[in-house]
Amino acid sequence: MTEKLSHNEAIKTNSRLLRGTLAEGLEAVATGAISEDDQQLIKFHGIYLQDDRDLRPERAKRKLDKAYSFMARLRVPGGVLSSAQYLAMDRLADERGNNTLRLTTRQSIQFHGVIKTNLRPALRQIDSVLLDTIAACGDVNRNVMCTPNEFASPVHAQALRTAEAISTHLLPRSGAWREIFINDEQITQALEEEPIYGATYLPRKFKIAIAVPPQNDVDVFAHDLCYIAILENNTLVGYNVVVGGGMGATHGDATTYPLVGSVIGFCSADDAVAVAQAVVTTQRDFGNRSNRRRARLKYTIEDRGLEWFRNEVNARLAKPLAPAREYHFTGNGDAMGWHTSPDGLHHLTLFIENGRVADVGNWRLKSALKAIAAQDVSFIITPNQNIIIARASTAAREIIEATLASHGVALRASALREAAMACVALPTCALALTESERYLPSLVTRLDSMLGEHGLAEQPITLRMTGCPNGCARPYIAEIGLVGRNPGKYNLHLGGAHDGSRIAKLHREDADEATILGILAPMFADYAKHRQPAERFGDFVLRHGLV
Ligand code: SRM
Ligand code: SF4
Repeated sequence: MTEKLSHNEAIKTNSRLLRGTLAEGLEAVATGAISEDDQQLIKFHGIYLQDDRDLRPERAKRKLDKAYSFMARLRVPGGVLSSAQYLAMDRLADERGNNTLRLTTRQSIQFHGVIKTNLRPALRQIDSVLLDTIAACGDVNRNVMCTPNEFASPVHAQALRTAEAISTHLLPRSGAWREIFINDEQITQALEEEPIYGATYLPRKFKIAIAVPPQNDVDVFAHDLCYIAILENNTLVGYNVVVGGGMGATHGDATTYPLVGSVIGFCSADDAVAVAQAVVTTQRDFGNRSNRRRARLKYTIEDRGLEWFRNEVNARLAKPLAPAREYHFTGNGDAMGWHTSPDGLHHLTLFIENGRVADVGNWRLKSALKAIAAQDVSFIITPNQNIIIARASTAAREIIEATLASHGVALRASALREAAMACVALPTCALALTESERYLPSLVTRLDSMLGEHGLAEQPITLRMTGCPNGCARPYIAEIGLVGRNPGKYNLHLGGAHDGSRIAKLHREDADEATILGILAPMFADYAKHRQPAERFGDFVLRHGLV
């Protein structure tokens, strides 16, 4: 018996390639919202309807509608922006958003608080600097990630070109985005073709990343499809292909779980786009379109087997995958601070706490970055919510340092803080069960002081927090992962690998701050006393039987 298709499949089928009634909905002035079906469709255009959850109780008491606004997310393969583009985005946040830019865990920027009447003007501002939000969300391939800094080496540049080629190849061909948000009119009378996706797109979101070892900053084991660059004599010869990673889960539903991806072979650099198409179309044809909780590629592979999947992908390729090659990762964090490339240019990976670019009191990060954008530099968003100010001359480097200092922005933070990430969660995320971005900084302060007591202040330990089990900050592969469960309470996961290659174990459910600190304090003490040279915390807690 075939299972009933999910409602989202009907929405896609009837949408006329992602148009639905979005154009009409944006004109309706009686509400700041749009229809429920259009809320699903607008995601394909990189936009979410949200409301300010802090204001919900007060507005409900006063019998007012929710405080609706939209979140818009850029598509920026590899996270690279010119300074002109960065400046335009800074202005957009002030003119159309909530005065902040939010760097994301997929190297993008989100604008929160964009009210309905500001949405089209905001997207036109984005379009005017040759950026867009197409496919930044929805059941399609999302922003393609890439180990940042194309200026670090020719190999990094080549990897970024692959990321861009994959992103372009897998873009929806529908003209709906331009028609609805930019031109305000239908450009063609006939519907376009979607040669890769078809009219119902994919069963669920799809994510791709490329890593250039030894950095696994993109977390190659956490996405649907990943590429690990293979280097011979400092030349990129191709990629190992990793499939079936994914973080999302649902509390209390054992059929859902985070998984790390598996390496299924090697392809030449020239074949990377064809491999992406083969993997995506396999998921298009075999992914679960009835149960959205089980619709990611990781479950298609779990249900049918890795060997079946490899054969299916090979059958769609002119050249089957070759055996995987050797690779080695050292960690999944960013290389913080200044680095100088062989061409003499300087690149600063600047710590941005949880990706929030704002001016708060004497800490005027947003103004500092805006001032820095007057220099001839590039801005690159990292997969760990930081920013690289790239391509600085020696003179520009001095100006950048002085600008940050005069705006109260420190170049570096503690090792733990630099290795920590939190998802957005409250007040904008509709799915948040707990605080995350607003809470993690104070927890890090407490943990930092505990680490300091044991002489571990310099020890980078990956710490990631999310406000629900969806895993937007990839917490399940952190050495310490905290996953929101109930207000003020988190599931504590321990023992992920420092290079992001292992799922952490669930150690304690529903832990409040006192419980979390109570569990970690003796572990830090043991780690300080009994660790082997260079042993990472995640490895130690497993070897020592602490989890
Ligand atoms: Fe995410 C949904 C924020 C990266 C797994 N994610 C959401 C939404 C849109 C909530 C919603 O559906 O209403 C969140 C918006 C919050 C807000 O107010 O801004 C949201 N996700 C984020 C960001 C902004 C977190 C951050 O702090 O940086 C990241 C945006 C990335 C981007 O630029 O595209 C973000 N989300 C991720 C990641 C990490 C990654 O992709 O590397 C994951 C885990 C990897 C994965 O997909 O398996 C992730 N987000 C989810 C899921 C669970 C998917 C699943 O397979 O079950 C949801 C919920 C859903 O899709 O139903 C979700
Ligand atoms: Fe929202 Fe949950 Fe993602 Fe955090 S992990 S941003 S709470 S969906």
